[in-house]
Amino acid sequence: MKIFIPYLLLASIAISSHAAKKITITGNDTMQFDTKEFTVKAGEEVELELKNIGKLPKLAMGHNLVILKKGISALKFGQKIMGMGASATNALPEASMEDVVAATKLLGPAESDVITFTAPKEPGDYQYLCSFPGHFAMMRGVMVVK
Ligand SMILES: [Cu+2]
Repeated sequence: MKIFIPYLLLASIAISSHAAKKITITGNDTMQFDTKEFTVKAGEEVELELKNIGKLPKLAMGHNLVILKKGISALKFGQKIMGMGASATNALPEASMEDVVAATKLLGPAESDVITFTAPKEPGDYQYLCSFPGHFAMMRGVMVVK
C-alpha cells in the first residue's frame, strides 16, 4: 500500500495549485474603489468579488468593475462608452466588450458579484474602472499581470 501515499500527496498538491486567486474589492457612495492595484500571475485563475458597500440607489450610484485589455486607458474607455450612449441602465454597452477582459454586473447598494476569469498570458498593466456614467473619473485601478 505504500506506493499509493506519494500518489495521493501529488494529487493534493495538484488540486491546491488550481485554487483560484481571490480578490475582493469594494465600491462606495463616494465613488471609491478600496483597491487601486492588485497583482495576478499570467494565466492563473482569478476569482474577483466586487461589493457595493454604499446605500444610495443603483440608478444614482451603481458600481461595476470592468477590466480592460492591455494598453486601453480607463479614461479613454470611459469617454468612449459615453459616446456609445452608456447610461445608468446600460453602463457597459455591448459594442464596448471588444475592449474588455472581464466585468462584473452593475451593483446596487449592499449587492455583490463574483466573477472568475483567466488572467491574461501577457504580463503588463491592465486598467480597470467602474463604467457607470461619469464614475471613470474617480473609480479606476490597475491589475498588474506578472
Ligand atoms: Cu461606480
